[in-house]
Amino acid sequence: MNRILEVIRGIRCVAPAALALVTGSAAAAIQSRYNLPPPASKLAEDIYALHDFMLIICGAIFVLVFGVMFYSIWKHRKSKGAVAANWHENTMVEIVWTVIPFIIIILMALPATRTVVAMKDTTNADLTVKATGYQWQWGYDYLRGEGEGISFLARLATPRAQIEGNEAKTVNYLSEVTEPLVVPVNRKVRIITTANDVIHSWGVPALGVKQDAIPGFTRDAWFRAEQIGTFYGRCYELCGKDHAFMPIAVQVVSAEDYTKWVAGRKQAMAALADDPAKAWTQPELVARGEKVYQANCQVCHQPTGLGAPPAFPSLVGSKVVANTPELLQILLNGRNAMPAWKGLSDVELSAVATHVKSSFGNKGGIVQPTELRAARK
Ligand code: HEC
Ligand SMILES: [Cu+2]
Repeated sequence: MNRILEVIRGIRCVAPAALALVTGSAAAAIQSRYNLPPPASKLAEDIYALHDFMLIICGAIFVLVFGVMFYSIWKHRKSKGAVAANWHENTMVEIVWTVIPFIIIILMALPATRTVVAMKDTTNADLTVKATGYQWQWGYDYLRGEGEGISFLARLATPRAQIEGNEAKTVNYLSEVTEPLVVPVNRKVRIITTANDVIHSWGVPALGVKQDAIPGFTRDAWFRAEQIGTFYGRCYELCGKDHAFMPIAVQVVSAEDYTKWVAGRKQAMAALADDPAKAWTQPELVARGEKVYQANCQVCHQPTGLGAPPAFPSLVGSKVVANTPELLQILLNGRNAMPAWKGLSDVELSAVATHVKSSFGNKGGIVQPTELRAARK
């Protein structure tokens, strides 16, 4: 028994080395847009090596089995006067074709199990980030570690004109996002995934990480990027009509740059941490409200405000929009299929109210955050 284990161990040490030689050069040769992306983490390297290792085993078995089969068919063809042998049960053959595949499977399972176990080990993370899937964007909340408290949404940033073919496509076509997930290099980052509507899946191949994001559940995965740069992924679970338009971008930066980014982000958040008592100017509210509208309203009411009547009423020339108390009521409490938005802040709601009053050809007007505070009561 010990002897067998030793042999297996020997093969395990030698085989990957030998394979690495063959596959390393082969991989370099076929490193192209059709292959896996160049790994930027130890896990991704392991996954890449496993992929090559299994592909070669499967390729060799394919060539061998079909080779023997076609050779036999050709060699023992009828026109040559071949006569079929007539025998049953050959113990030797049966043992061989049971034992050899068994050994091959063990050889494949050992390194694969090791890697899968390593992928599941999310302990001792330096940074924990929650990734929430939405139809169709990702939300990030930095939960623990440097940057704790930062949160933002990342949406597709590729301009519509490129998608419709009216403009040349950029290199990262359909991979650019409004804001990448920024992480420090050489730190263990734990990603907690969940979703807000349907199942999505968060992953970045170059970092060797992928995990389903399931509504009502949390799952986790991790990565430790070993290279500075931006790495791309996408949603890997068919999640509806814009499934192909919710990319993931992870920007890996040096520890110092990360600290700087955190400081900048915190400052921006403090600036945005709205003082509801402040009197906002109309253009400030409209600009802010446009973002709130894009994020929350335009799926139903359309970017043009025209909606899709009769299901989603047009906001153009709407009496409700013109009548501030009624507008605030419908925003806070919803009505029929119109969701309630009381989860948004006073500033966000007053901004979006001001925006819809002033856009789409509507007459204009302003709603201050203080009015919302009053309307909530
Ligand atoms: C899920 C789809 C949906 C979203 C998202 C949505 N609405 Fe609505 N909205 C509706 C529906 C449906 C109605 C019609 C409600 C009714 O009267 O039955 C409506 C009605 C309205 C009205 C009244 C229009 C009128 O003239 O009757 C306003 C104003 C409005 N929405 C603003 C907003 C704003 C601002 C947002 C974003 C914060 C928003 N809606 C997000 C579906 C939506
Ligand atoms: Cu998705």
